Amino acid sequence: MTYENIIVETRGKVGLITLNRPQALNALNSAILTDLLAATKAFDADDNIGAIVLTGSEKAFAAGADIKEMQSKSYVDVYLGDLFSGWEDFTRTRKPIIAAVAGYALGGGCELAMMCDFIIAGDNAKFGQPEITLGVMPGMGGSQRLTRFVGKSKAMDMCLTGRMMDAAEAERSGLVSRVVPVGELVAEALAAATKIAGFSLPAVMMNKEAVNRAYELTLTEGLRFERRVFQSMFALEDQKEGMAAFVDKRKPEFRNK
Ligand code: CO8
Repeated sequence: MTYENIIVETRGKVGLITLNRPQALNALNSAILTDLLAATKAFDADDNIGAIVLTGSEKAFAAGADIKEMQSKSYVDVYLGDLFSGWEDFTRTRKPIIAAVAGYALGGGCELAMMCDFIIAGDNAKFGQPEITLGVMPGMGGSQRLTRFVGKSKAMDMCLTGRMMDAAEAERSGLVSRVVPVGELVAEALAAATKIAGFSLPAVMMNKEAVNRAYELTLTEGLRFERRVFQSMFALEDQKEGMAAFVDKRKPEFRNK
């Protein structure tokens, strides 16, 4: 498969996707969505891949949905075309995706980063939901996911003023898991992804599924879900191997079964 708007590589057991529309600061148009969905689906289906890193350039992770592509659309166009609904497919990726964010992550760019499983930020990262400055509002999950990440007050501040949050504030607010020097960003994300890819793949995927359920379920239902999935893991060869290796004081050799 050839891609026009992204660069797709592998680093050992990690799939690395780099958004590549530098002339538009990686603005997210329908072509980039098509590429991204094809690449993540292919990595999901690839037995040699255990985790994915999604990144952009040093200047921009992504400066939002493509304003020029949507500028002239009518309500009927966006309603019948169900604008942005395709991004839901991205969130159905089953293997973990780390967003490695440098530079601008604005509007849809911030929303795409939040669709990933966690965000590592370069120290020059800037997050924002500036849609209000365009006379609209977040349309790819920003009003919902940002509120869950950083709470109502800060989400309101970001959505209503359109101001940007720097990397330090994003880390303080719980939007990103860690901040690293921008020159080390991709290496740091690849190292985290490599570590994840070395674990039992079903255990990794079940962990991801359980944490994501925390957004959807009540505490009682979430705890019930966690316990059932935890119990089901005793059917995995990797559970036997992981616990035997601990007792034998050796490194586990997970076989992903
Ligand atoms: N869409 C299209 N093109 C873009 C975008 C974008 N989001 N962002 C930047 N570009 C283009 C610029 O037009 C410019 O192209 P050209 O050279 O042809 O003029 C090129 O990228 C470089 O950009 P700048 O010259 O502006 O670069 P600067 O370094 O001066 O500024 C900024 C960088 C601050 C990031 C600036 O580009 C900017 O403000 N970009 C727009 C940010 C924004 O508003 N993002 C939100 C977009 S809306 C969205 O994501 C969700 C919308 C939901 C709507 C729901 C409707 C149903």
